[in-house]
Amino acid sequence: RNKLGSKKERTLALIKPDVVTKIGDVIESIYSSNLIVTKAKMTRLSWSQAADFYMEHQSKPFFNNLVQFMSSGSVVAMEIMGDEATSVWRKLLGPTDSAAARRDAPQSIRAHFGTDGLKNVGHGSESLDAAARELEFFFPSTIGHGPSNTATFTDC
Ligand code: RTP
Ligand code: MG
Repeated sequence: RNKLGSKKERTLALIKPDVVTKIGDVIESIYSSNLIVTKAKMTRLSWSQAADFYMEHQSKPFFNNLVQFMSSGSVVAMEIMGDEATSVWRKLLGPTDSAAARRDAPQSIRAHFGTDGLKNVGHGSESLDAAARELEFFFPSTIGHGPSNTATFTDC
């Protein structure tokens, strides 16, 4: 924390395939919450990249649907930055299930743009550790990897 008690963080905001045509609205909400976008990349995940990204959920009943959905179209990965960015972004997203979001957090992004418990606009890292790992997934550091780090993802 700095002298004013703020805690600047970098975290991952991943826009899911269901709202890729509405990223403008999502980015507007991010800036309205005093967060800024410091990196951005539109890409399409293969089935196995989506499975790797959501590895922690591999034993869950919704895993296959989730991986299928996440690899069904383009996503936009963003590094966002600001005070308590990790929790601010998750709060901005709202409850996982879009119907619950409309009921319990009507100002949230999932309330506005989400469809259901699966197609729910975006992903936010659960902790600072997860944020570091997930940012590395989409924006691998080039140190030690030669001149290019663009080989991981195919273009949209
Ligand atoms: P996320 O990881 O995407 O930020 O969402 P979250 O923390 O709010 O939810 P989590 O429990 O981590 O679940 C990851 C994603 O899996 C899909 N899901 N579908 N019952 C279902 O059909 C179900 N439950 C979860 C959602 O896309 C959820 O965001
Ligand atoms: Mg989660």
